[in-house]
Amino acid sequence: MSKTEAAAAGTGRSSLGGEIVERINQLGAISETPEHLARIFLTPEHRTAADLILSWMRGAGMSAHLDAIGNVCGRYEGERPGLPCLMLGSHYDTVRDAGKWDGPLGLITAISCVADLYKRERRLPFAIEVVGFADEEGVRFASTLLGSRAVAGTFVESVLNSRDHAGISMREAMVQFGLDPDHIGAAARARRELHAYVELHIEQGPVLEQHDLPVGVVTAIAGATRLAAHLTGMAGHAGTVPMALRRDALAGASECIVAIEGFCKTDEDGLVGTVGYIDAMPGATNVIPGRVNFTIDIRAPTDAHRKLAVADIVRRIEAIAKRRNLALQVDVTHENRTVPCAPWLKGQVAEAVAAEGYPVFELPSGAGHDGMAMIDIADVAMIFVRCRGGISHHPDEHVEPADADAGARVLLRLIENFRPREV
Ligand code: HGY
Ligand code: MN
Ligand code: MN
Repeated sequence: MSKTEAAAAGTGRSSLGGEIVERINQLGAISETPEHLARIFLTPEHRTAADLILSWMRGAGMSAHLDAIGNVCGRYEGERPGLPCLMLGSHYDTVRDAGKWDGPLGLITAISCVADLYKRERRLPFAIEVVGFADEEGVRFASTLLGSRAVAGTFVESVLNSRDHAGISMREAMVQFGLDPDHIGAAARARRELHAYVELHIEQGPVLEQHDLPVGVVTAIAGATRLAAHLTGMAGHAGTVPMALRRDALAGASECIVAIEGFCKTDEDGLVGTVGYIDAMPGATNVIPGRVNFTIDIRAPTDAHRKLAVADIVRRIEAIAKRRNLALQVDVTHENRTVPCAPWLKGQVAEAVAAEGYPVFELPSGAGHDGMAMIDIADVAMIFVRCRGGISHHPDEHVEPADADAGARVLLRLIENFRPREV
């Protein structure tokens, strides 16, 4: 019997790590292409994954359904039907060329915890709901947290008009998927239905590994601003237009990107800036690019710091565009405030970590999570699980089975010891 199994056996609970790893691999195989994991919102892979997760939920004794925006929702009743719930969950969409743990670990672990309660015929003085959010990453329509915003009742209708790179609007994609875009409101939940929202997630950074800890207690989720920059110059013949007469949008974008990186590098308070996507048109070797679109993702430990940085960065790229006689348009496509984890709930996470024999270590989340939307209808807390090398949003993303089991034991302990906030 492994150390983790022995530890789990001591609590009368089975080791959950094995089942979790097996399901991570099963879900991780549902992808747009076998070579690079991508499970994007409202695609056939989304539907296949939803069907599999719903079957796991039902196998764990939950009633389960796909909600109006494509989230998977499971409910495990408490001591009597209709009680407010402790909501658990995470997302099951991915970035492109993703790792298989970012999102699914929290969702699968929550389902395994409920299955363990079900197996022991354990009913609690509250219901447990597990939600798999359909679009946390915002890969397809540039705006993120679409699933959790729908649950929180804060989905912005105008996003339905956003188009993906193939020109398909979210509205059209929902209809193709078999969902009614005018019905998204049915996914919204009321604050009175939830005691709290708790999410288990991989850390996506190296801090727990540096401290040789399998789990951590999250203090806050860093806010983020996403911008879409559009540079317009003049396309022309690569062989005939003298360099001094060019209005090269790609060369201009390159100078902007280096300026953004340089500005963030000189900051000493945790500012990070990323240009993750660029598209140069018309995209021919022998044509000077006349138009370029690129994205900018800016994050900082506080909202004030981030907003000042965004304003400074926009001023800098405006000056570059002006000097190069390029037209620049910058749109904010997504803005998320920094979200604190509720002290009363964070305290119960810390108790569960300590009860499972681990040091209580607190850390902030630089990555965004669905709790940033769920905060509008419930207090939130998060459990972090160590991931190898802190690597994430990459196929090398990995969690050791023992750490997956440690995370599950902490989450199960939190659930069984959960006390709703005294109001
Ligand atoms: O971008 C993020 O921080 C998250 O992984 N969606
Ligand atoms: Mn992610
Ligand atoms: Mn994630």
